[in-house]
Amino acid sequence: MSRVVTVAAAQLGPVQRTDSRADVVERMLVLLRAAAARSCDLVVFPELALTTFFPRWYVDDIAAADHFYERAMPNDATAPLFAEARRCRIGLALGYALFGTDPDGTARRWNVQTLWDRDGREVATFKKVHIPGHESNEPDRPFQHLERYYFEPSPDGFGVWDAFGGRVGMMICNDRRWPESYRSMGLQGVELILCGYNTPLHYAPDPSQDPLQGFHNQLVMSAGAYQNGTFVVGVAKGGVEEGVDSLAESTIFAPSGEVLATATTAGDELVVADCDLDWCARYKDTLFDFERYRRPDVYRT
Ligand code: ING
Repeated sequence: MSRVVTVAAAQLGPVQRTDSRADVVERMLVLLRAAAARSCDLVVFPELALTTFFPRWYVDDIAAADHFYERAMPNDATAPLFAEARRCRIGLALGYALFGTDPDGTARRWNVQTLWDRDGREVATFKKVHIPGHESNEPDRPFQHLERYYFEPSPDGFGVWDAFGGRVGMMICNDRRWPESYRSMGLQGVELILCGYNTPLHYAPDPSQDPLQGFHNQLVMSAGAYQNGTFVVGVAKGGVEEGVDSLAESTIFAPSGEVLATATTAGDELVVADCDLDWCARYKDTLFDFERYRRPDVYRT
């Protein structure tokens, strides 16, 4: 019996500072319903989908940014989305900022992505591992990229879970640039990797990379898919958000590294592909048979 999962990358256009969570959930519901109409099994939303990308601003008192975080998921704002997903029997993945408190009252701030299955059950919630950008205000930049001020790095690494008839893993944005992200999941048998991203086109430390953002985006996910025999679903929040132009180009990659489907706009757009998970074995059981061909005995960590 074939294991085809019909996946939708639900790309979002810009979310401005004045857009409420209700406004964004309305847009997400339109994409969810379109995915259901196309008999999708799973719809994947971007990183930090519910709010504008707030790490582009510095606030002296970090508590002044606490309203950009969620305390629980689902919550009042996202309940309609989870209810509609359950009604349509479609799984969903969603990126957001999570605010937690330790038993001793210490605040914890994570950049997370949660995955729920078609029965409306939480599969897992992943914390971003590679936190890019900088820790303190750099006023000379045209905009900040203060993820290292607003989020802690995950202590857990990458997981892979049994879901949608296969082995499903998650990563967030900058994680996709690191080969270790894919191989950590590849060694756990991953067949489908879900990855939301917010990527400004301008990279202040080296502007020569600006025109290469689309190329680098495709390069890393195509290579990661091929070298680990897995599908990779990259989903953007793109377009000009608070004056910052961000990469769109949401794309679904096959285990061959080929592009199965890609976005043609920088706005709200559904990108759909039938992912036959049995395709993965054509690479995992041959070229990338890790047991037979990998040489961890001579790799230097
Ligand atoms: N964003 C970026 C990413 O890795 C970045 C960081 C921005 C890298 C611009 C290169 C250029 O795609 C997040 N959110 O990780």
